Amino acid sequence: MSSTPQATAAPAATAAPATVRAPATVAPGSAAAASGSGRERLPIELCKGINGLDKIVLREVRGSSAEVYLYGGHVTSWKNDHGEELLFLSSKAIFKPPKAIRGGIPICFPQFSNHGSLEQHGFARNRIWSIDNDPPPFPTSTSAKAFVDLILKPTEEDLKIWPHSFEFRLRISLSPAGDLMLTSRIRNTNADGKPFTFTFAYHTYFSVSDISEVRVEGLETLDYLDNLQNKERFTEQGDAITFEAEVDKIYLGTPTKIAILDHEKKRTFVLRKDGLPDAVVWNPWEKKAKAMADFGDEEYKHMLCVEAAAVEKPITLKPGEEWRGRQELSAVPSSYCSGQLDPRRVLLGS
Ligand code: TA6
Repeated sequence: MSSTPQATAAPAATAAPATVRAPATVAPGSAAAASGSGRERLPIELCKGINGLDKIVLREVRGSSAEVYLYGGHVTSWKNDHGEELLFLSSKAIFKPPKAIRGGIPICFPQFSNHGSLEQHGFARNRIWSIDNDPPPFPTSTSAKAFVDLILKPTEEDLKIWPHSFEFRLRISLSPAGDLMLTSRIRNTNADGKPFTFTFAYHTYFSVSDISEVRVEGLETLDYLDNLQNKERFTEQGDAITFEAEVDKIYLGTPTKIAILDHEKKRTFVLRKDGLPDAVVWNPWEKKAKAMADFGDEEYKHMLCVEAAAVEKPITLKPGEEWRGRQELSAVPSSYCSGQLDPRRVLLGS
């Protein structure tokens, strides 16, 4: 249901998109020019998006695609090979710093939510990232040929509010099957020997047909902190999670796989995560939806946030140390009743 932002959207893309085989400065045949698998990378498209903000488009040969804004290192679109949008983006999203873009996949760093002294969800989501022209070798072998490496380092202003030097490398990639992977590598580059501590989330907005028809599997019987009850700790009941009111829960120590079943669309999102022990589930429902200026009153019916996160146990890095947090999203056609994809089998299977 997400539709291209209209209200405050500035004119559509102006400058003709530039197609880049690999970042200009990367020597053909070098590690960066090749995907982890050594096979040639697919071209990435650099263009102007809403309000003239720089946008990167990744396309996979079978037709799936993803769009990423350098503003926030923010994925705003992920389409399957039928061109169907899989992420929710509010029709009222504001593409103007310092407001974070409402929808897609905001990156919450170095602070999740208001668990600390910084602004809500930290500052990475409202900073301008750069294309990482010469990233260190990618830690894992991957078949993805459509990918882009982004990098964020603190500005002088950032150091005043969070006095730590870091390098945040983010690889966004599309697999041949159209799965969307986000891999974050955060390194402490403090020269003063000081460690730093942070919390983190991929604040993913999934597009769903009707929230009242959605079930989440994989979080049953887990403990969670309820953000609507002063972060009090509770234990989830045994069945799949369904939605009939506002929800804002941080599930602790979850399995590495979570399934989001959209019954009406016969589609199951499978979220696989690594280095991110927690998962946040959020839907603002009616009242909060009306209170958010950059969110349509009815849009809560067509989105669900399920966020791979590290919140309960903040991550501490000494100088020179690096943390990695990865999420992989797949959207599989599912016909729940035909058992083609029984989520329990998905969660237990490979
Ligand atoms: O991830 C859930 C949450 O922390 C909720 O409490 C709600 O505030 C949501 O994020 C959206 O936050 P935002 O700062 O983007 O309005």
